[in-house]
Amino acid sequence: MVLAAEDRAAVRALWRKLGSNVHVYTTEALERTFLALPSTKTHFHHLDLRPRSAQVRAHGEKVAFALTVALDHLDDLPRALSALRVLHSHKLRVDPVNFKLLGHCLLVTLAQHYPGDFSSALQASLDKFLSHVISALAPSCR
Ligand code: HNI
Repeated sequence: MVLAAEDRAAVRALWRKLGSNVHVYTTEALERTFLALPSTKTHFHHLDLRPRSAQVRAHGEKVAFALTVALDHLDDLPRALSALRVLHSHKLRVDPVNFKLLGHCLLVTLAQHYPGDFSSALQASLDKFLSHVISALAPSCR
């Protein structure tokens, strides 16, 4: 499964625009996920999840870095994300449905901050990119 050239180009162009602020949006996406879909918080009982928590921000930075690595390794996401797959599926035992919830909240976050860029075509490209990432993180992936 590969991401089409036009989808790669669209997501990379948005990422360039986000620049060093990717973590700002992944952090907001985490905050939205915890607020809108509170069942996701059960995995983070050991962290301070209050608004503007430094721990959530630190986690947002890790997620941002992982997504940027993914964008740089679109031709072999299963290998690029294999350590994270093992961590989430075997150690943390995150139900993969949660990845989709976070992915959805990231789309909402980006749509709110970049309304002028967020065409339905860009939404579709981002959605495909996140689906690729989520598949590579899922336990069933090679
Ligand atoms: Ni996730 C840790 C990336 C979705 C629960 N997660 C990480 C780390 C990265 C990461 C990177 C840090 C690893 C390390 O320190 O070695 N997580 C991602 C990405 C996605 C994702 C790219 C989806 C796009 N994680 C989720 C979801 C949940 C989740 C949806 C649960 C609802 N992740 C965790 C937990 C940790 C974690 C729990 C450990 C946090 C900690 O600090 O103890």
